[in-house]
Amino acid sequence: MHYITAGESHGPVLTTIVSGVPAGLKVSEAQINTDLERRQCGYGRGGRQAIEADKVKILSGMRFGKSLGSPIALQITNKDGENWCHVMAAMGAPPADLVREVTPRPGHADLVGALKYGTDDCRNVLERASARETAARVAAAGIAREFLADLGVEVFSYVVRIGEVELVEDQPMLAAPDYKPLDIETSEVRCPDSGTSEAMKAAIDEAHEAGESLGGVFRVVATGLLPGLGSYAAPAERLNARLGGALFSIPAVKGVEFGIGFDAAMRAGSDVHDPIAINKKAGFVRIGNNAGGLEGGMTTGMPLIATVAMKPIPTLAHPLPTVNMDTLETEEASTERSDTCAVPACAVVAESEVAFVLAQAYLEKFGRDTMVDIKAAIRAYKQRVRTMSR
Ligand code: EPS
Repeated sequence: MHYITAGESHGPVLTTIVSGVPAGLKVSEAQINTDLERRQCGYGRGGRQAIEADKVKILSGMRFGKSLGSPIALQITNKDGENWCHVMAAMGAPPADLVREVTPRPGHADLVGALKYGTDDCRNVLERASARETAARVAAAGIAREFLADLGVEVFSYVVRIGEVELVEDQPMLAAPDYKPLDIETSEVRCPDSGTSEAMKAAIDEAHEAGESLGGVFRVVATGLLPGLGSYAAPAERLNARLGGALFSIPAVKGVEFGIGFDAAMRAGSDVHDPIAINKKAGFVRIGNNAGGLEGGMTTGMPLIATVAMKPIPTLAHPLPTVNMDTLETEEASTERSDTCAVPACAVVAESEVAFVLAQAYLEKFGRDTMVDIKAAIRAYKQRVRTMSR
């Protein structure tokens, strides 16, 4: 299963095509719209989210609510596109009053993109480098999430840090899978603790007043996974590598840890690795989950836990120095409407990236054609690994 997205931030639509979806999967536009709405929410989002109410339209690959096995095309309209048609026209000559973007923002793709693609207008770069594109990713991954949900796998996220405000967690690797979805979803910053949520919101307010932006840290958790997804056999098959690549593909992501991550480098081996035990009902189990559900490039069957760091958004109300690409003089970087903090939104995008990679791993292991065959293969595998039969 793969997806490709197309669309500029202020173009008419965002489009995505998901190929390799097995037949017989129930997919609901309403369910995908819930995730699109979650991506738009979050305290500290900017004016754009007041304009958009992202809704998906499925155009192909489905019949009567079920997948056909053919590519699924999905589309989201950019309502703001109507306000930008003269600037973003796909055809015709540039309008006489067109203002080029020539003061690249430090931290954004503006300058390097303009150099790389040979343009004198950073808008040619920023329109696609904008995190607006992640709406299409969330829509594409909606298919993966429906697939995983049908197999009993749930993927969720919660925020542990915004700027200097941190959620205090005693044993995060044990606590993470047990947070209540309601506590997360009702927090405007996706933080399960109400006191910490309020402190995070206050930090965002302070940053907004100061014309600043704030980054943060969140965790993505997947529960209900089978052991043995991914492989140690080839570098590109290692699930850590694939999940890491997917998470690092999200704009503004600067760090990814699995399990206790960097902390493992500071502890002795006996304090890091999760002992193995056997349980009559469940088969092999782990005591603890410092590995974050990954060993040898494969899932262990314990909850998968990734911790992800997002940098502050580069568009600043009090901009940093830059160089004007026309005059080569030092100037302030361009300012435009932006978010003060998009960490909660980024967490939802990260759920989507993780879900897509996990769905791919399931399909590789259990077949790709139809849900009935995939479920039968999973039943047989579960029975085999529980009893160790060969
Ligand atoms: C975003 C839409 C964008 C930004 C943001 C993400 O809308 P606009 O550019 O019209 O304000 O709010 O993009 C960035 C943070 C960025 O750095 O490009 C969205 O829908 O998520």
